[in-house]
Amino acid sequence: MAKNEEQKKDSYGADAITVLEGLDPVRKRPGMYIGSTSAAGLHHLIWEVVDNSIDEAMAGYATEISVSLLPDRMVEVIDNGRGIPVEKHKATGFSALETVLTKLHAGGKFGGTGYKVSGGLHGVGVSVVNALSEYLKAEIHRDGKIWQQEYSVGKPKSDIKSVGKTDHTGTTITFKADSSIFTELEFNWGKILDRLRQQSYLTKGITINVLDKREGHREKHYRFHFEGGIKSYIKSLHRGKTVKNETVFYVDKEINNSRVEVALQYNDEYNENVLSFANNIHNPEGGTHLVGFRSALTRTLNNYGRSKNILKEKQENLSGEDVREGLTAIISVKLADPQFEGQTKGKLGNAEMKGYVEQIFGDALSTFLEEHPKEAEAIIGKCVLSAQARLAARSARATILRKGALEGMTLPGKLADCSSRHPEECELYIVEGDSAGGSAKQGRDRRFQAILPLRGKILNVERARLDKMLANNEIKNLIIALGANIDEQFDLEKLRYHRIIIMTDADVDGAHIRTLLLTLFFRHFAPLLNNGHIYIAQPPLYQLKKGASVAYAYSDEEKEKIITEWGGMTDTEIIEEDEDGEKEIIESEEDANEGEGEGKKGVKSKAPTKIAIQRYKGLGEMNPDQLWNTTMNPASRIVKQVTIEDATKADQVFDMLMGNNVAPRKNFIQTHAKKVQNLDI
Ligand code: 0RA
Repeated sequence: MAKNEEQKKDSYGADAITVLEGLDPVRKRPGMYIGSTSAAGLHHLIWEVVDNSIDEAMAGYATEISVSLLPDRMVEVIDNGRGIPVEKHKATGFSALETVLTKLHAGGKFGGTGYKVSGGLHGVGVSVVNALSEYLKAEIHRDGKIWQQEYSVGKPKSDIKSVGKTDHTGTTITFKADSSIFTELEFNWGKILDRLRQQSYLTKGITINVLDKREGHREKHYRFHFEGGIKSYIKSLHRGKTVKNETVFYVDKEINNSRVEVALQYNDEYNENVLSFANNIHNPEGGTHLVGFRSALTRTLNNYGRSKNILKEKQENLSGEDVREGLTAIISVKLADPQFEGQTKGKLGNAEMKGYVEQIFGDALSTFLEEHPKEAEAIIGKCVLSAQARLAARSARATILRKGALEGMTLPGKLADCSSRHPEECELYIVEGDSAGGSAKQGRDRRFQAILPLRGKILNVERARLDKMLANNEIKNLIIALGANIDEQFDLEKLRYHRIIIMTDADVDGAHIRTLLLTLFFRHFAPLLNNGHIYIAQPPLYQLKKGASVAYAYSDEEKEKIITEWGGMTDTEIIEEDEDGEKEIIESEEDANEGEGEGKKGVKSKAPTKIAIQRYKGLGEMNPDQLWNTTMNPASRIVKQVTIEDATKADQVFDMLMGNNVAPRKNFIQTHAKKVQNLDI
């Protein structure tokens, strides 16, 4: 091994390739190189190859990249760059291509001089893809010739050979992931499309084609080309939203062999959506570029506001929070030697980037404001409103959250409280809708069960400020009923009920209300979740009746089981409600008579027994007795305790469900509406 390394150093020179190592370690510990061998790792193979082509585009040579999913699990990545060098080195007999494909390049990019900046630096190189592919073919168009070489699990099947003539340059890598390495072999079209769309935004002027030619899939071809780069990205993020400044701010400048690109626009919402990238790699934890951006943003907007007297003398300076409300921004920097830090390497560490971004972005924003006074006024006006709302929220907090202020308030009229004053045994049912609330009030055990009906949907707390939240009657009622205040004033000792049970309908609306409530508890009453005080009631889906017997089923399987236990469908009349609530006989006695039922003959001679099945659509359909028997009686009910096993994960779910991005939320609610019933967060 050491000898081999020496050889390579001799042949290419230490300046070209710093450390060369064979591919054995990659096959031994693939996770170290591509993160995992599941779906994420499989897709990483594509990113790795594409990154190399994007590097070639960023270096100014390639203009177009095509990524195709082909039959037989093959993936093909074509670019029109210079082509990986193919020259054989006399001393070693290896071509540059073979070196690129069979050696780990730990010390930076092959060729050294070619790249000013490089996007593939998080990448470990195309050799890793080769090592983890049962088949890989490289085709190079260069110097008028077409060159080819095939590999199997990282080893060349033959020497590189010239197979024809060409009038252009470029590289095509075709590979098939090794099925003995990956636990997942199916590519996710949506994931690939999203990633490559984002890469297109981040590489202004590049064209990226994405093609689906797999067997068993509808053929698709997407072509991404964004002349505006991240400016187009902002516009796409703001599609369908109301914007404050019509013209998107944009700057793209080089400084000391680095490049700073920033685009921003304000919308009329509260959320901040700032994405930062270094060499096209997303930095979810931010870093020095984000710090520079934030400081320049606050400073520049304050300076402009003061100089134009939009910010009056008496007014406080705009805070960082004020200037980030409703802000959508992309910060994209390119640099030669990026350092990534933090737990997940998601944070840019290069100290110089703070100053670079601060200077380039600050100057450009200042110029933009001067040149676009209308836009400037809209932006600063929005920030001033944010500042005022912040002050209003602060005083709301001060007056309403003053220690004891909420506790002394009279209990809401809608609350049907219990008689016990021992919180350990008390339960609060939060019930969707007044009619279900009515049934629950009549059906409950009033000694220890309290009922609070909620009308309609409660406020979406993720987006609301405390002052608005407290102005919302449903939320105020809930806070007062719980008796333990909110946020930093929350006092578990004062909690009036130790079991808080969310009882909503088993439909999509019910799931939504439940999520809104869970978000509220998660954001503002975290100790309730941490201490296991939150539960979800499980009302039955069906009531089954046969003669005098009544049974309840909480799932379709359970329903089937009961039907079977009661004599099955051969000699009984099953009445089931369809979607519109119309009763429909799906199997009649007559049909059963004609059947060849053997064992059940004896039953048939008696009066026919009918099983009536009622599907509950809402809690409101149950009478008080039924509600008590099925859902509220501690001796027979099912309740699910909601725990925070993984607060971070829950936060993400809440973010996704509650943030402004409507599409994923809709999708999640539609596909998980049933599962959410059993959600243990
Ligand atoms: C090393 C040196 C040069 C180009 C490349 C690698 C290169 C690699 C990949 C991978 C995918 N597409 C690629 N395109 C180019 C520069 C060679 C020269 O100076 O001509």
